[in-house]
Amino acid sequence: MLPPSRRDFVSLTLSECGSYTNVRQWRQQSCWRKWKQLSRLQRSLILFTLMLLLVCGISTYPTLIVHWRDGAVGGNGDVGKQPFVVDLKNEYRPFLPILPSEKKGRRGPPSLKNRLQSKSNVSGLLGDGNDGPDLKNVAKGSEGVNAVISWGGAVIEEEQGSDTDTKEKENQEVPSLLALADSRLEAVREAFRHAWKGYKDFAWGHDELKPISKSYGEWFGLGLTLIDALDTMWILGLKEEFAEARKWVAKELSFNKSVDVNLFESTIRILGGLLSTYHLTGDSVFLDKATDIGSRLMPAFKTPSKIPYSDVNIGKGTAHPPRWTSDSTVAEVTSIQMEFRELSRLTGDPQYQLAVMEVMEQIHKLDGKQDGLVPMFINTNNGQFTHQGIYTLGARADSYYEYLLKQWIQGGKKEKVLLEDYLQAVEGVKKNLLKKSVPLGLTFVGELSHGYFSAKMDHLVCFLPGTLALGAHHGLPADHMELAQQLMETCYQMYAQMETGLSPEIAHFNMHEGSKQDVDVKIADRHNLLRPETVESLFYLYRFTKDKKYQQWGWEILQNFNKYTRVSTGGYTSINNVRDPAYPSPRDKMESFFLGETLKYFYLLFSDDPSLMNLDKYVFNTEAHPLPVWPQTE
Ligand code: DMJ
Repeated sequence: MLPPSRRDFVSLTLSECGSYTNVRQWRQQSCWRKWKQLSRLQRSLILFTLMLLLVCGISTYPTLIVHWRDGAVGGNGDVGKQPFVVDLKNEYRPFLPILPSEKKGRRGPPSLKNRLQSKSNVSGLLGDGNDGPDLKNVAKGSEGVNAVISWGGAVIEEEQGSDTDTKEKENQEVPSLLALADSRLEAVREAFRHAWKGYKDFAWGHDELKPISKSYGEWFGLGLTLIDALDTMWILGLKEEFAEARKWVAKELSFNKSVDVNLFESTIRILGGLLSTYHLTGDSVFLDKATDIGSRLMPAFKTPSKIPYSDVNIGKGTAHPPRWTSDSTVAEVTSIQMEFRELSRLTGDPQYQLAVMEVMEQIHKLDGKQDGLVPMFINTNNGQFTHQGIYTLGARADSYYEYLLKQWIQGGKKEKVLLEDYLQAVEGVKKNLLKKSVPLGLTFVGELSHGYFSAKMDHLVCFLPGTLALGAHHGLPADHMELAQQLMETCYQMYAQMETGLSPEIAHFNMHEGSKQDVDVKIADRHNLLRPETVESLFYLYRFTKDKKYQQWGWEILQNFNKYTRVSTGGYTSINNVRDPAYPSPRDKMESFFLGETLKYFYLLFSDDPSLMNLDKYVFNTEAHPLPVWPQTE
């Protein structure tokens, strides 16, 4: 039996709470009664506290929104959970030290800059990633565009100094530059170690790291990233990492597997990676593995036309084109020559070289080119170009041009047909594909589709400045170098004009008067896959001109990779949107070429030692694996 008071309450709630409206009215009346019972002071205090809470709430609103947004669309599928919100924000923490000269308001003698850039300082900053530098300053890495650039490449502020000051600076400039180079090289090593940590922890022995979900993806199931990264570790001097990877290659790597691999991708990444590592180390394990994969890829050439199929099953020894066509891609069938030629030279077995040179000969003779420019597809049955009338230096044609020049260099500049085709193609580019953008007048390489010009340029095309510069270095016309420098500026602007300072996959250039920005990006093209081409070209341009601006541009790009693509638990990720610095949207994939190419070219760009990968002795394949220029006696 309930006491009378509780009985009243129960009967009240039962009768008066029959409807939602009644309950609300009752609550309102009761609250109002209580409010009226308060003194004036008590009411003022409550009102003041409420106002204070409202103001605090409004001021923190943007942060809350960012937290919510990050949590809601993150890559690990743990939607909306608080711990994940915190984690994801950490993924995008800037990590590298800012160059002292890039810090706004920091002035001081070079000696001070030196100390700030010393290795101990770098590692201190890198530490555990919890005490990153001033985020705002790092975020403004691309401010260097407007800054004054000294001959030494350091971004400096304009300041008036006395003669004595100037002399003192000059005396200290050299050690300062050395320290700058050292700190940048160390920053690349650190970036590599960070990427490697992710691969080792979550994807060891698999093809690609998925850094956000802390897992891996398979493409061929052959440890693609590990093989692609071997010579990078060697060049960067990462001995422990290299030793561990070498052990995996010797003990675990087996090509005796029934898997379909793409002929081009496995040639440039696996065969190329193993051959170059063999050359750098002299370790026969790499040559044995290279010979094994090379011979397993040969069934691809058994086609009616001898133009190879795109795919091979390396276990079964069968090959086939893609399911929907009997065509192969022109860039793919013409960018496997350097590797197979080198394999023949090393093994003394001519079959590899004969197969790939047959392809070059056929393509050399084919109709359907326009001023040396090739279509994108070729049929494996009849050996003719298909889908004619479209000409690009981007996807599906790009490395055809690169390998014309590089095979010529590899073979000791004797194969005149290769050179002629290359020179003709460069003229074809100039005649058909070059235009200038508005407002900056940037020279860019567009595309031709059945006689119509399109101002579309893939990031992939940014290999071209480097290739042109390499040709000029090897004695080709000086105007190739001029064009290389103009295109280099354009590729840099594809980064600098984006909000993240990272290039989109495809850019469209404005050509109409009144345009405010040269580079436009379509929604579907806003991704960045950590591609190497611009850094690759910066390396060549710096090597041949010694103009420090190229190193500075590369440094800005490296910082932006660190800012927007670095994942705190290890690895770097491709992103979906280079136009949204607040949320670039991770794709959860680290391509093997980030370690094989991008980081290697960063390192070579920041190195001032021309004997490190001497470009008269080595020629890089299209995956950044250095192969020797054949000695002249051969
Ligand atoms: C790499 O595999 C090679 O550089 C290739 O020539 C083009 N695509 C990627 C990098 O972007």
